[in-house]
Amino acid sequence: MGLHGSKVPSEAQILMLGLDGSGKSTLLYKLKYNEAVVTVPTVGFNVEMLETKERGFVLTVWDVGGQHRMRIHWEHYYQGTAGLVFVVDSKDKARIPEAKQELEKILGNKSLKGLPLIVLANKQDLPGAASAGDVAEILKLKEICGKRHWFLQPCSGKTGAGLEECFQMMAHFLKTAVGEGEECLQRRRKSFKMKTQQDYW
Ligand SMILES: Nc1nc2c(ncn2[C@@H]2O[C@H](COP(=O)(O)OP(=O)(O)OP(=O)(O)O)[C@@H](O)[C@H]2O)c(=O)[nH]1
Ligand SMILES: [Mg+2]
Repeated sequence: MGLHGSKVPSEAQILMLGLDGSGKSTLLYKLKYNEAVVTVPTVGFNVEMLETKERGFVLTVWDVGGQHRMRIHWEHYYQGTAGLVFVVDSKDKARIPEAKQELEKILGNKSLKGLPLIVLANKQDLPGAASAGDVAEILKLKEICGKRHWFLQPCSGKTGAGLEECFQMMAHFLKTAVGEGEECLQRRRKSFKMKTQQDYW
């Protein structure tokens, strides 16, 4: 994909995960077609290419089903992923701790180490939804994100509010990572070798 080379990439693969019903497919189609699509629980995945405002930069977004039986397959989508989007149903407060558990598991996977993360506090249009700040607190985002780039975005897959900002920020993160320059990359490569067979990224 060229993201980790010095050349500015023209596309990147983004993985969107979250509990079942958190609104992943709804927001993907809202963003792509500006339409409120009636969704069914995703079995397998949906994939869409989104153009960002960063000239010619395309994000290929993989939306993988979040039901329990689907979660064991999540890791099959990690390879080649440049950034993560994790969607939380802010209205379903009782399940935010379960979302935290899943997010921690994802972030602990060594193939995703250091990748930028955007957490979407979705369903903000619903009365009584937890604020983005509350979601961050329950997820203990600061602690579990460590040194990776992360960003928290309140949004609504129903109205579309906050969605463009999310993917714009992701494009920005990815370009910044590339813009770190050759010297930094050299250091990372060195560190990669020192870590023997371990995946650095
Ligand atoms: N009010 C409101 N409802 C939403 C929003 N986003 C999604 N929904 C509703 O939430 C339900 C689940 O949405 P999906 O997009 O299918 O959820 P999902 O995360 O793709 O679920 P899985 O495919 O099972 O992982 C649907 O009834 C959506 O209409 C939102 O921002 N606001
Ligand atoms: Mg879905």
